[in-house]
Amino acid sequence: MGAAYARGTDDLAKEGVVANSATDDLCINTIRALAIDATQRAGSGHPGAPMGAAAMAYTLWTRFLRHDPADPEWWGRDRFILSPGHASLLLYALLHLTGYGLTLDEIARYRQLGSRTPGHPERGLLPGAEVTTGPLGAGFAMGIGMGIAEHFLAGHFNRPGHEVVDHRIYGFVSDGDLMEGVSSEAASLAGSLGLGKLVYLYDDNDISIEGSTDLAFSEQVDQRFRAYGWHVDRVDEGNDVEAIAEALQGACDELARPSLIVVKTQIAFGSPHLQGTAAAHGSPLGDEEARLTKEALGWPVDREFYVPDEAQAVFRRAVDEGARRHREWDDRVAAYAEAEPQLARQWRDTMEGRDPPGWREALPRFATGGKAIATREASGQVLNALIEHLPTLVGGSADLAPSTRTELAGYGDLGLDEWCGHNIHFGVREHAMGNIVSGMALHGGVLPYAATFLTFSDYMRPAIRLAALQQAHAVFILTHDSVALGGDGPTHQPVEHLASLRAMPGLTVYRPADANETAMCWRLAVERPGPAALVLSRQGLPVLDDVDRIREGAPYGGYVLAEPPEGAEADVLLVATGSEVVLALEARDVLHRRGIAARVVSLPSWEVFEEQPREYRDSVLPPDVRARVSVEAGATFGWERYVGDAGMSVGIDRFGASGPGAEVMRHFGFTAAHVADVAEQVGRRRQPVAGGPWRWVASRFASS
Ligand SMILES: Cc1ncc(C[n+]2csc(CCOP(=O)(O)OP(=O)(O)O)c2C)c(N)n1
Ligand SMILES: [Mg+2]
Repeated sequence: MGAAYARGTDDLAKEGVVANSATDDLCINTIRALAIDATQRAGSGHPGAPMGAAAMAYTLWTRFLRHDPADPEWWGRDRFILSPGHASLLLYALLHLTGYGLTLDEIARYRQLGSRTPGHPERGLLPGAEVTTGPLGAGFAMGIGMGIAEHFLAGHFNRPGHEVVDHRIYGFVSDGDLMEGVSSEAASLAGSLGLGKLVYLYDDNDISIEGSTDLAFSEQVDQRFRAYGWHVDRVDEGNDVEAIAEALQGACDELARPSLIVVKTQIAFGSPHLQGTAAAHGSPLGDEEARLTKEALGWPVDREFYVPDEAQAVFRRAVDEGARRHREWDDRVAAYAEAEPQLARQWRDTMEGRDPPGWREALPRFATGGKAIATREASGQVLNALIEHLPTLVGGSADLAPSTRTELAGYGDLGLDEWCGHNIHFGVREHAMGNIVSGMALHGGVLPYAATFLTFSDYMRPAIRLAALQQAHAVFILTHDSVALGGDGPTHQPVEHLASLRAMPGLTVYRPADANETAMCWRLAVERPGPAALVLSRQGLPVLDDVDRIREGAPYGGYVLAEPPEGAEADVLLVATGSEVVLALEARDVLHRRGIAARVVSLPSWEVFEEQPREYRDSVLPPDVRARVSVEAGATFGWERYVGDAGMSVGIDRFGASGPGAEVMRHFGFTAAHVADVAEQVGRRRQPVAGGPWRWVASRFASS
């Protein structure tokens, strides 16, 4: 045994149990020492998990992981997901040691403002961080998404003898990950689908923040995963490189089921007083204990951020090895391109995210005068038109496809018929679904979507947030978007959801008014980077007149849909979204009969509208027209920004009510007459400022 690391620890008794070489131990301890030093330097952070899982990390990264540090974006690479993001130093150490260009200085700036080594790994900040992790369980589920994307692309592009898409998704998962419900949702789906390219190692250290996992986590994890249909293996000594390697090999050989390897580890391995204790989870060891630990590990106590040449050389083999594997893969791709030139071109376009021609032209144009179309229905038609031109579209719903209209007819069920099916049956698992589509998007080569009712976006919200944080290009389709859904009542009727989604940075929210706006919002959702939320009606809505104006205006996020009749200057602005736009149009007519000139502004996307130049925004919402009314069947929270302190909002600031949808809408004041009344009231509320913009309102209402 390479006993140095065990000296002075509880593990002395285990001497002779593992057969690591001295070099193995040197490499493993290099990771440990970097975690000790970085947390000491920062005065905060998480040393315990990186120290406990260092042998797992070393074994995976030096013997199994196929990656090319010189080309971190290489499509053929295996993906590595560090689901317990608090163990970020594990990843930073590996990226530094294997040659990703992350310097020791940067590791020394762990958790500092502006560093590339933040508390939790952030995608986009440094090469090799495949996903942003931190909220426990999310990485687990995003990895499942990556596995789905890999299988899907393999199903589409591989041909016998030409397996160009063939990589694994490796993940580290912790107690916290497996306690969070989202990992159960995702694991259950992965088991049902039989995602064989998935290999997760469980850092089974019996410790979480409050102490022993016995406090709250006594289930048999291995049995649980077997019950999900996973291949499960176990390593009893988490420092045993050969045992870890053997289990990894077994998992790699298992291609029909996802694999979980339960690795028994000890948090803060090597620390004489803190090993195996919760105290080592989220605080630096402290000067004295850091020194004692280095001593116990046989490490020079007076050196900080020390990487022995020998360890460096072992890890850096990744550069040559990566280049070799990359070349091998290039040869495979060249042979594929020769045998399947058209497919190879398609694959390249897909992976590079290049727009196939013709998809914009394929967006349906809906004619006015026909029967009402719910925007969820319009969205379904748009999706089914797009799929013929956008073969990267793949997604589904949380058991609500018939309601969310998200089935791609004739495009197969993923994993059940075949791997190239485009329809994913996520099951009733919104939280996992949200993370899975992020993982798919971040894998590359697919444009995923996920659908449920708007009210259940709450179940998906943490995942939408992570998608926004990482700018994962996924489309969240959220139907049944107001109390107008009717009889299902307040549990199913969203109220505050639009406001809450709009509050999220990095997410673009769309609430189209009719079928043509829906088509345009879909266009934006496909074109724009980052996640999109399409908020759609259950109830039928008329296809609005002036189709050209709508199709031209909607892509600006907000536009003038209707001016006051007879070319009058607008006295009042009615600003509406979604199903309430038609109501605003009716209110405009009512107001006209009352002698008030109203302009109707449709505002399908606040975020897109706010990106427009001020000049444009002012042309839509002239600053001098302060009599403004917003109309949206949801919380009024946030509408102040458009109606100002002189305006009013017609909205719903309480929970809904069970009843027929149209009746419920009337009950909450969503009638043309009420909107018109509010618009009148807005004018009356204030005394005009002499010579100010209120002059017209004063005159208008002076006599009434
Ligand atoms: C969703 C979520 N809840 C809470 C936390 C805060 N947190 C960070 S780590 C952790 C648990 C630590 O246990 P474990 O995952 O076993 O990590 P270890 O202590 O073994 O390093 C918690 C509750 C979090 N990161 N994410
Ligand atoms: Mg733990």
